[in-house]
Amino acid sequence: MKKDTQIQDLIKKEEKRQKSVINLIASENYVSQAVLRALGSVFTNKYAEGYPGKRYYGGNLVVDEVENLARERALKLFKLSPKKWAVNVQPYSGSPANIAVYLALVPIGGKIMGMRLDMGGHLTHGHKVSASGKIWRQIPYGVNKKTEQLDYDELEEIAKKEKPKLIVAGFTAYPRRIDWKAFRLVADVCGAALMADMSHIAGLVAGGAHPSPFPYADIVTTTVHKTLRGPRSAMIFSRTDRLHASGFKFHELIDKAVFPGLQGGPHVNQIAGIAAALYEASQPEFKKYAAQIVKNARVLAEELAKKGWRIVSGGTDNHLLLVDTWQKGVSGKDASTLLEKAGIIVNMNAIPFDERKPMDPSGIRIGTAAVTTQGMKEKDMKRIAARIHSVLDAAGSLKTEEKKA
Ligand code: DSN
Repeated sequence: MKKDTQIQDLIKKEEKRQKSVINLIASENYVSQAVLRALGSVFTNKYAEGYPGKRYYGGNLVVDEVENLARERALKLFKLSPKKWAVNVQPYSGSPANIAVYLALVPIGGKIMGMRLDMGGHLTHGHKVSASGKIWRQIPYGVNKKTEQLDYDELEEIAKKEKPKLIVAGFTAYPRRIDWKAFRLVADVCGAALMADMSHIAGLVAGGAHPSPFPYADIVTTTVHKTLRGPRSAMIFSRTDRLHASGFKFHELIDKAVFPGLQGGPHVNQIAGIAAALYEASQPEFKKYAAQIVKNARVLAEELAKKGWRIVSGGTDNHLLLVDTWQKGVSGKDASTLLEKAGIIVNMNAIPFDERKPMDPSGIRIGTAAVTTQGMKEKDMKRIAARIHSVLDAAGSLKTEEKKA
């Protein structure tokens, strides 16, 4: 067989691209060689439908060890007792993980209270274009118009009125600290189960740089590839010592929903990658990494604000910030295109109460997990903020000139 050089060339090309840019996509990161090695390992050859000790295929003794190791490391990393929590490491990614939870806990057509996409929620928190909003009914919530932050009193009113079966706490574009206890109280007023989707901040929670949802949630979903710096994959944690309203144990419902409810054979290479990433996240250096991500985001926000850019909600407590670029006449799409030309990768993003369209919203989202992995610190953030400012300010001035003309 003639050697296929095309895909090798494309891999090299992408490696070069990734090294040559400043990557500020809030949901991305750079994994270690150990994680890449696990992903590219022979575990990709194996079928393993079922769970450790209960498989529908032979030849799974080693696979069982991998899955058990990933589960043990996941519980240990988040300081969870196996008497109170179980974890399912089979979800292919964040979207199927969330759908599996709904399948497990909410009857078809039932109400799921989730953050609106245009205020910082995720498609799978019940948006109408996602299966989560077609099969179930979203009870939307947003942020307060003045503070651009969560308003827990307002959440309580919505929950009392609508009585959802499940409340989803957790966001893709929310820069502030989440008060998990307040969410628990909101869930309790209407007897809903509480699911925390900590995908964006899992690495911060693991490293002690954001409060943990585990003391309050019934279910915690997370992707592994964002601040947690693992493979593209997901996990679902569930209480073993509490019963769901249906009378069944949370973890039993979740396991059945993941397989055979939603998925077939787990991707064992991803599970091996999860185990490798969890090992790394449990090392002392990871605590420093998580703290540095937050420091970097704060400095970036402060520097941009000093240069006159409006930071949504006035700042950040986590790994990301939202910049209202439209306030200075630059749309989110233009901002992202111009920055990419200058070697800075961000994504355009709606800001709360955005009057512009999703394909060209009013802002950009900036995250610091990937650049922090590369070793960048506060002084680098000052340099990056200056570059962002000079690119966007030039565009903003041009727009103002155009308007005047
Ligand atoms: N699409 C991801 C993000 O960028 O936040 C969430 O899944």
